[in-house]
Amino acid sequence: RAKQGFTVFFTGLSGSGKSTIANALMVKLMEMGGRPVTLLDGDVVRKHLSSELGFSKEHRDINIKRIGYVASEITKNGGIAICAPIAPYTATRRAVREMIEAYGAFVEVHVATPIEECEARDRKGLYKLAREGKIKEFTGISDPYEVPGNPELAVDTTGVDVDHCAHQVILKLESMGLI
Ligand code: GGZ
Repeated sequence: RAKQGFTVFFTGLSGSGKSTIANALMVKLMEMGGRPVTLLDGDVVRKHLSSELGFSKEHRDINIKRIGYVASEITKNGGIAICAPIAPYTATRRAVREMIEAYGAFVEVHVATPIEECEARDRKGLYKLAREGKIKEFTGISDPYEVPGNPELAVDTTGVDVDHCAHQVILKLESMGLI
């Protein structure tokens, strides 16, 4: 019997390493073959699916629910969806989990890199702008991030390479019988 579809849902701060781990995971899963793998990255979704949305709670929730809907359709059809938005609100993450668990497995991965590390890296210069007040409602600085209480997995990218983190996710998927 064909294995069920599933969604790997990364959540974490800007610059925590979500996109990088998600990309490495996608490559590993594609190499294994079998099911199609679709990456729904935060930036890309905002460009193509949510271009009219800002960063208020209402708009973030709409963005996450759109991602969840697309992931649920992929999961329903036996595919693998990898999502990598910030998704700062617990209730919204739970709503997405419920939408997806109707069709397959939901694997929440908290990319728990501490804000001090994210801000020290500041790859895109956004933390500096947020500190200067030039970006409002910036997650972790002037907007909330509700830490996941019970994720399937938590990874911290501080001092470890991306491949190691992606491998942790692979091990979790194996232990859950999904791959
Ligand atoms: C957080 C912001 C903001 C504000 C722009 N707060 O590091 P990035 O640049 O590439 O990832 C961040 C991205 C967040 O979009 P998401 O769709 O993942 O957010 S949510 O799940 O909350 O809907 C960051 C950039 O957009 N960015 N302004 N105010 N991140």
